[in-house]
Amino acid sequence: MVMETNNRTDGSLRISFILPVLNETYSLRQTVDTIFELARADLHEALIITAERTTPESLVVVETIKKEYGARVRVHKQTLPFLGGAMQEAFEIASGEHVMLMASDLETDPAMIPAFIDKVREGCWDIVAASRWLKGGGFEGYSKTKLILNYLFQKIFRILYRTTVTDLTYAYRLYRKSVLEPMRWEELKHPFLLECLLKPLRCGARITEIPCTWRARTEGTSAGVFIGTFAYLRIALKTRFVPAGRLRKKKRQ
Ligand SMILES: Nc1nc2c(ncn2[C@@H]2O[C@H](COP(=O)(O)OP(=O)(O)O)[C@@H](O)[C@H]2O)c(=O)[nH]1
Ligand SMILES: [Mg+2]
Repeated sequence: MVMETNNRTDGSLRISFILPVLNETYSLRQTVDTIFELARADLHEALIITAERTTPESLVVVETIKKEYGARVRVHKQTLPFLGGAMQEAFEIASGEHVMLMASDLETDPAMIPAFIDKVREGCWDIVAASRWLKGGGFEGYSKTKLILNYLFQKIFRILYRTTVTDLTYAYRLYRKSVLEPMRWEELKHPFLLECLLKPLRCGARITEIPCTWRARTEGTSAGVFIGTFAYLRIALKTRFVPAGRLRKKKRQ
């Protein structure tokens, strides 16, 4: 007898698109419209995560989107604080088989969705990550100082983790959800976006990359603060040297 391991019978990837929102309006709208247009049958849900400080203008757009697209748009108000908290909760409640980690400020270009889908269809990848450092990718409107720091960070940690992954910090990735489920998360702020690549990497996840260009947002501002950049070093070093067993949740007895 063939055991049915999931209820997927149509070959759909069943992707939960995670969209954290603080101050985006037209950028969120364009992101959602492009997702629905390009992901088609592979879309399981668009999971919009709002916070206490999400602006009233953004909430109006969220309501309009919800009305227009119906049940495939889910809105969740986070209880944990900050961007890492939003993402941790999203991973917990996403009901698809794949999870797309992205933003709603258009810095994660939604036009790239078909490229992620084609890559994951090759069948052997747990994570498809966008890279700004691969040939064909790049940065537009990124500060020189940040670019140099980013370059050095990637170089050092690529060696430390003995990986060929070229972009560890660009939070635009398609995950097989089962690689996220066993992980024990720590970070509540932006460094979570690094943690959620490094922990699966250390646990043996098969990761590949596609080139992508990062373009600075045209509305609102980043919630990240420059000084917070140093917290990335802490989680990167800790995750590298802690025993692998401590990266996963304890199994219930
Ligand atoms: N729900 C929620 N969304 C957030 C939070 N912080 C940032 N975001 C959203 O997450 C996305 C990425 O955040 P951003 O601050 O632009 O990060 P950066 O591009 O790495 O500087 C944007 O669409 C933000 O609006 C948060 O605390 N809660
Ligand atoms: Mg951004």
